[in-house]
Amino acid sequence: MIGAKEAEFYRENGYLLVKGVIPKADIEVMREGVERIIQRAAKAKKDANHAWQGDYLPADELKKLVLKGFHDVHYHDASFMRAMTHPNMAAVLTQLIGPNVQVHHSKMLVKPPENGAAFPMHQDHPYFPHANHTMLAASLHLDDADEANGCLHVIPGSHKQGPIPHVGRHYLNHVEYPISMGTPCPAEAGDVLFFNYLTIHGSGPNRSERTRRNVLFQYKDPSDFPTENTHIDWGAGLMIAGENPHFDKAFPKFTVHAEQ
Ligand SMILES: O=C(O)CCC(=O)C(=O)O
Repeated sequence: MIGAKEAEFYRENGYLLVKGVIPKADIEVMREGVERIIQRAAKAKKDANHAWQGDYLPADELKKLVLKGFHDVHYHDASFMRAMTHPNMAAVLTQLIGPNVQVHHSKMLVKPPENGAAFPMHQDHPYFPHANHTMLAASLHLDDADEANGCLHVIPGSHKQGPIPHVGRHYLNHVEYPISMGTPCPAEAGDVLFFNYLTIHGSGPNRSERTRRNVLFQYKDPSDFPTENTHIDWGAGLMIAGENPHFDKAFPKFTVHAEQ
């Protein structure tokens, strides 16, 4: 799917947009999957607004913004599992991470029309720090995205700065790092934006009449261990490519919460 030139671009810039990673027919099935998750969550009264809070927008504007976000989507619907493990996805990941690639977690990020939430600029590193910084996000677009419906922005080369202190872990100072500072990454449905967890990124609100649905998969090298025992999701540990040389060293412990 990509060659040495693209892999080098990723190493230099900390991100890479790859066109047409997932076929359009699979995208259509995932859009339906997103809708069904939203409906199931509403029925279970677990459809809280996931819009980030803080001081990066005036309070009256912030309270109108909505983000429908759910973790571990590949446990909710098989269509996401297929995309997460798709041979095209694995082909890119092995170029960017190495022969061994492991899932860390998955989630969906749905910005509804007109009032879809923004993401202030941040690194993902503070949420799940790892020793070797191989962790990257693959943000799969289920809709065409541009600046009007809140496409992702990245700061090229910012991963080279290493971890930067964040406001209460969540985001960078929005005056020092406005979203407009990032390079917009418009994309079409089926495209994937890959970015390292140290790459500063964010996205503006969706003010358009179109929904912006993305599914984000985080991957890493299984030899890259967490430096904090935090953000352990269901999906952690599934192998996408190669082998796990450390199967006896790290495994999550799950608890089932049965309905009362
Ligand atoms: O999908 C987006 O617009 C941004 C998502 C993001 O930055 C994140 O989940 O860390």
